Amino acid sequence: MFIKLSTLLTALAVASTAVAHGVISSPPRRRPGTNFSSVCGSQIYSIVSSDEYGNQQGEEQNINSGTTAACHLYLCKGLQFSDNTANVQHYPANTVVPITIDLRAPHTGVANVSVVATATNKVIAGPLISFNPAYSVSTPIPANQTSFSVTIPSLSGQCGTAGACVIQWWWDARSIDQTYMSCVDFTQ
Ligand SMILES: [Cu+2]
Repeated sequence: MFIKLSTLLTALAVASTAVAHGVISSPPRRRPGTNFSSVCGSQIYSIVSSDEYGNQQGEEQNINSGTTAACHLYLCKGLQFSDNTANVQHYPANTVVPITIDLRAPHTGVANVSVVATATNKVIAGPLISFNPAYSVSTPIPANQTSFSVTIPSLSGQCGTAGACVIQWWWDARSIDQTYMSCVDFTQ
């Protein structure tokens, strides 16, 4: 009985490691909340809130009748500004922003960090930094892929309103079709 239980727990631990990958751990990132659940559906909310490190494709597999047209899974994985109004940073032009990535499992791909306008899901500055290969499984991962800084340029007034712009970390592993995004809300 004990052996079977521990085997089961080990299997669960392995499974949860295998699906958990990466997020921005600093500055504060967009996180799941009740508005995300309303916009993207309770099923997507459930998988993201149980594992914030997961990928976009895992969300896509859970699109259902509760998922609305306002749920944009390729912008911050669909996470909503309205759940994160307490976490808005302020970055005047030329601010150097240290970013830390918490990486729980690598997959070889490409990654970058950009400023994205949320209304259009368009990159308006950047990439501010790029990695290729990124988070490789075949070579040691350079320390500067999980701890680095980006300099925020002048955004010409496009990011004056909270919610209008995010810093988005984007990591795409085509070889296994897994895409990760993590966002920081900010104003300038
Ligand atoms: Cu994976």
